[in-house]
Amino acid sequence: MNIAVLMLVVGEFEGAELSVASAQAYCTRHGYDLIVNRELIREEVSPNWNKILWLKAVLPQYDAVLLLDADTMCAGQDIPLEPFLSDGITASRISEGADKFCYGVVLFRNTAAVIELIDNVLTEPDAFLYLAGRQESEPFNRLLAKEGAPPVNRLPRHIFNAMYFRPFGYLKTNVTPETVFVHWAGGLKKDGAGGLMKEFS
Ligand SMILES: [Mn+2]
Repeated sequence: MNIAVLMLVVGEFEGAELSVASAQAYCTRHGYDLIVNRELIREEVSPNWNKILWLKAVLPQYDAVLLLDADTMCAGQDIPLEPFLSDGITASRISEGADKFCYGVVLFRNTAAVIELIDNVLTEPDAFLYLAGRQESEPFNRLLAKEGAPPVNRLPRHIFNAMYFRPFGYLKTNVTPETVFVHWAGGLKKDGAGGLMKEFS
């Protein structure tokens, strides 16, 4: 199975290189290709929109692609992606029992239905507004709720999208031994990077 981890790193984003190094270690360990793009395909639209454009360009060349944000870290270096693959897409539920799921760490299988879904997201009339507003999850979640959408493997949040941040100085996290990826959602503040490095490298 041919798997790529796809990242977009643009602008000044604190913690991004930590994210890339962590993904590189993970890919090396499991034989996946790490693809780090440092350019926008279309400069006039947001990085969130460009992540989806890069996905559209890369997915046809692989059996599966993990779209990984530059504000994530691999906490489960030993855990491979293959057991999580579905015939569609794999992502973490926003909360327990919810159908919607969060973006930032999403595994896409190369199937006709998934390629069609990505095309539909990019051509949704209001997709640009959502993507410009950094809410790429909205058009995906809406289209996945429709009949004929590709299947979704909905994981509990702590698996693929565990949190790790310090809202008021104290550590807020749901990382467990099952956690593969941690998503700190934004630039790192203060000791965030140090804490992450100590725990996960
Ligand atoms: Mn993110």
